[in-house]
Amino acid sequence: MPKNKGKLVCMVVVFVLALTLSVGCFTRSNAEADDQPAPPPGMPSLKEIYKDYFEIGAAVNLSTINTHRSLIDLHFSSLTAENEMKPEGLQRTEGRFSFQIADRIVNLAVDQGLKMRGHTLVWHAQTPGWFFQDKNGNRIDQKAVITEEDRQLVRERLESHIENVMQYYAGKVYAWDVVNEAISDDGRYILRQDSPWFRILGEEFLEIAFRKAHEVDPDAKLFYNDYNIERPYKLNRTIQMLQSLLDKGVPIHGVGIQGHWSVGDSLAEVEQAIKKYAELGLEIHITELDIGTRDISAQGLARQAEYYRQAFALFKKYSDVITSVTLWGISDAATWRPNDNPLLFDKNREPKPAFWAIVDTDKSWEENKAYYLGE
Ligand code: 9MR
Repeated sequence: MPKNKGKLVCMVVVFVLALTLSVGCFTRSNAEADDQPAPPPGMPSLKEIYKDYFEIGAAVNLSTINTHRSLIDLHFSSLTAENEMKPEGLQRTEGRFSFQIADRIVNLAVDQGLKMRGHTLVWHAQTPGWFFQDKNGNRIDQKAVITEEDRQLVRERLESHIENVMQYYAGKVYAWDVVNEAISDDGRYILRQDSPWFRILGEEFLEIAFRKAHEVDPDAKLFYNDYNIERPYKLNRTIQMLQSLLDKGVPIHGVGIQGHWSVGDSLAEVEQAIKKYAELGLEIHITELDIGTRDISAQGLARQAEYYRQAFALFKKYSDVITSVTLWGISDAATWRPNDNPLLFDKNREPKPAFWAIVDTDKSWEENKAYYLGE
């Protein structure tokens, strides 16, 4: 081969090699870029992360709408009033409805474009005694004989409460816990025997409440809400109660699983329950989620994070039927379980491992935290 031709071939080979390498490099660096986009600046937003799955809600009160306002704004797409919309909050005295306090929460939801869940219309607790007294001030539910007149009076009060409250909040509150905690903890009974509603009106109080609620606001989603109804000791009795209401054509659209759990409680039981409630054709809201741990060592908080991760992975798996997940509070500084540290943010309102764990349930909480905070 002539010397010059050899040199030319050599140059072509070098050129082609260089080109291949640079294309290779280019492609590889692009692939790397796809795998690891630059982390978005700042904290991730739970409501953004879960927007294709379900609403992410928080129970709030008059104090936390101020003290936890920036966390509410960033993370939550739905609010529930922790106490303010219960019967004792709205109608402490017969016929005198006071909506001002609850309105501060409802108006925040409306102004910020958040969903508002109504909690709760009919409950055995946090309901003033006058609901159950006769004209002479005697407790009807404690009488040996309850007359038709007594029953009629209590029925009218039940219906009037639902009518006034739901009419007032129509268009602002999209879903109501119409009846709260009616199932008995005692396996011999379906319904809680110590509820004055049950003692006076019998099991019909459920039907009366749901029918009235639907009549007043036909657009509202009507829920039955209770604790431990995902646990075997209560599940079948709850199904039986709901099925019998549905068979009678009672307008009930969903079931609220409260979710006051502790780290280690069975999630397999929760999954079974979700399937059974979905089979009834009901929508499911997780309405009061908090997952307690007494152990706040690094290891304890990591266990809580892992449990939260698994719980949210489960909720995502069933997001065709689970349309809302509400936490019963925001930080451990303001919770009805102060010794259980059950929420996503700590007493200083800083995100806990549990928060990072649900940011992406396919990854560990450490990975998620490092990714967003660049640590
Ligand atoms: O979190 C609420 C707490 O501030 C009240 O003192 C308590 C009174 O009954 O109710 C708490 O909320 C309950 C909810 O309304 C229904 N499910 C159980 C919740 C925790 O007790």
